[in-house]
Amino acid sequence: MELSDISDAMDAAGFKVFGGLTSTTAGLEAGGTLILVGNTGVDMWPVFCDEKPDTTDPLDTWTRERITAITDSLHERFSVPIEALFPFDGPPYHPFQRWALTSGNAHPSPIGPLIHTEFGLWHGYRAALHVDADLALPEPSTSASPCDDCTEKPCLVACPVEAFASGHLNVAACTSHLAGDHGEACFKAGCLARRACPIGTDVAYSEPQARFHMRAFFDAHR
Ligand code: B12
Ligand code: SF4
Ligand code: SF4
Repeated sequence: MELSDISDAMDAAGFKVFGGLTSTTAGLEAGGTLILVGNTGVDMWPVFCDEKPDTTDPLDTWTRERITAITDSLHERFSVPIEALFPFDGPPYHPFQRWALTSGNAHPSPIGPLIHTEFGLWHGYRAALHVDADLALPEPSTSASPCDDCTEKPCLVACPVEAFASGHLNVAACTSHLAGDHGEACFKAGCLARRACPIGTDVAYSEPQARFHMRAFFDAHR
């Protein structure tokens, strides 16, 4: 099995391979390779909408089913054990952000979500595939964080209730605003702070997808 076999299988469902790391680097006791899979832009959204299950957490349910079907078929084809780990299983949660930082293409941002050198803040992690084989991985990117050259940092001034003033998201301030008369702009944008970032605007989520994620966050934490 090669990394491109996984990428091709994931592409068909609108997912994207963001990179990989050895399981030692990932801090896993078993050997092998850990491949990070996620979404960016608008590729995953229509596939999800077509197949959306009628559950309370449809994206998580669909992700588990879709990714497991893909890993089962890869296992059948290559006879290599492969297990999917999910970001929503927990607590304790798998350290997806640490894995992404270690894999080299993502950097911390001042507002919490990691910034990808190409996709900006408009990406999410959907699974990490633990493959029981030493797959050849591309060299990790050495490019600097886009935030280093972003002198104005518009993400930090776009929030109407200054929810990042303390250095991390004030969830109560955010959800109170979302619940009020002026919260609609945040639902529509999928967070005004995230929308203010100039990186990866060509892969920004569509309004329905941004609204879906914002609504899921609001419903879980209001
Ligand atoms: C719990 C959780 C939350 C909580 C608390 C967040 C927190 N920072 O603790 C709440 C409800 C507030 C939250 C909110 C959101 N979340 Co959230 N959340 C998670 C979840 C499920 C677990 C996080 C965790 O506790 N991990 C456990 C620790 C041990 O793992 P970790 O990787 O080591 O994480 C730590 C480090 O990354 C560290 N860290 C962050 N930056 C840096 C930088 C450096 C240099 C270092 C060393 C460490 C470090 O902080 C993390 C927490 O301790 C993750 C999924 C996951 N499994 O990672 C999503 C996740 C982090 N959330 C995500 C998102 C997108 C959001 C929201 C934007 C919601 C939305 N609309 O989609 C908001 C906004 C968050 C914000 N502005 O900060 C994405 C981020 C994607 C990205 N681009 O990075 C994740 C990865 C889910 C996903 N499927 O992609 N979230
Ligand atoms: S607006 Fe600038 S500082 Fe903020 S996340 Fe985007 S690049 Fe980084
Ligand atoms: S969703 Fe709106 S209120 Fe919440 S952090 Fe983003 S900009 Fe601020």
